Amino acid sequence: MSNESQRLAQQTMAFVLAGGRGSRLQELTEKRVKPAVYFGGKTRIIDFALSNSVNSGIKRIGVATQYKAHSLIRHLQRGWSFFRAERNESLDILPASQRMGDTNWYKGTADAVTQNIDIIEAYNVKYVLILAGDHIYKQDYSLMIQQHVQSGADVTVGCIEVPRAEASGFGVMHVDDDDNVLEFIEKPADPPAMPGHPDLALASMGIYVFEANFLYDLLRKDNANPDSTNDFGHDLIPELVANGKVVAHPFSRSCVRSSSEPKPYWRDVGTVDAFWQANIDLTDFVPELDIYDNEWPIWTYSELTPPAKFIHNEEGRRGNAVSSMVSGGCIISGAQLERCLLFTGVRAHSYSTLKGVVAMPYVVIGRHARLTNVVIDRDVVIPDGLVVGEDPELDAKRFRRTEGGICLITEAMIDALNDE
Ligand code: ADQ
Ligand code: ADP
Repeated sequence: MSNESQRLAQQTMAFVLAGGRGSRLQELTEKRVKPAVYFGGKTRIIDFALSNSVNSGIKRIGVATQYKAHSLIRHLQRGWSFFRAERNESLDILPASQRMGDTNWYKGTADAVTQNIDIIEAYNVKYVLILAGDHIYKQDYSLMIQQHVQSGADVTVGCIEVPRAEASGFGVMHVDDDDNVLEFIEKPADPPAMPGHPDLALASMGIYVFEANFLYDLLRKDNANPDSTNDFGHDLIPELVANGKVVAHPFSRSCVRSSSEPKPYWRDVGTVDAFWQANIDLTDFVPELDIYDNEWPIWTYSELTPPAKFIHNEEGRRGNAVSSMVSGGCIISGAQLERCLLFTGVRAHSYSTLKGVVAMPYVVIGRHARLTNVVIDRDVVIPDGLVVGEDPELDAKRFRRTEGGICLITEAMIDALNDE
């Protein structure tokens, strides 16, 4: 972080797109939008993009919400209300359909910005950084803004190398030796490989830096075009590649890594399998993502809770956890845990055995339950003696069982089970 990049960050507004459902997370996003989904024991997914912004020195943030925004808005109000107008700081929550007097929900991602141009303009910022609220990573955006200013690009697009086989869900690009984007294809069925790397593709991270006035003009033009779906990835970026200057910013140049992190970490925890894996990976001996790094804290709303407690029950049965992360307010009473991640206030009762369990806040695990490789939604009460993860056919009938063999358990599924 240089003084110059810090100065530029202070002239920037981060606009976080937090409206898309993320339907591949299945029932986890039935009640809440993907950015509001819990991740990592204490935080929610959106906390990463917001913490990156604050840690990068950006003082103005807008969050565009749309689908199932209630828990997201409550989280922002509780955890992200420390912005002070007198220090030129602001965090605006921008729900769809409440602006410009029209009743439209946001169409594409660009429309979410267009509908709020007047709010952004009023802050007189020089640059706008468009972010997605649904990825897990640590990045110093000020370095990306600095590259944008130095290169004179119309837009700078954050990019990362991904396995070619997984690239069809992304915008995929070709760049020259000076990072100029020569070609950009949104969600190609057969993603083109990176030169010399047949198994890799260069994917857009869905984050963009624009000079503010340039962006407003671009959005107004796009808004007037009836053929546009008003989406950055579908419409605006390909159009600028054809008729302007688009420059790529490789994530490796500005990713923030602690000394224990072996390589740049970026995850789109878009499926239940990916979500389970990324959470459970945090219990590794040396995890690929370091959330204990005091230099780059991940801010969040945190409930006041007593410490986690591990106890023998009355019959002397030990309660313990290994290779696990256990949040405040949890009580592990006579239960055995291995490779588990428990959010706030989880109770695991005697004689239960948990392996590879991601339990959201206030889950209760009944006595003698035996659970392997599951994700349990908030407030779910697992009945005494329930066994999950040992009979795939039965599991698939009762719960959401993924291709990767992970079971997602929600309150509705347990209610149905209790009615059987
Ligand atoms: P997707 O991730 O498929 O591709 P999209 O569904 O448009 O993009 O979502 C981007 C972000 O915007 C998400 O955070 C989502 O929650 C939010 N969002 C979606 N629609 C919204 C709306 N109408 N209002 C407010 N927020 C909304 C994009 C790019 C690709 C890139 C990937 C990287 O288009 O080129 O590769 O992101 O993940
Ligand atoms: P189990 O079914 O596993 O035996 P219990 O619900 O009977 O679990 O709780 C066992 C122990 O857990 C209690 O004796 C107590 O020490 C601790 N415990 C339970 N609830 C609380 C609480 N609210 N505060 C502090 N300790 C608690």
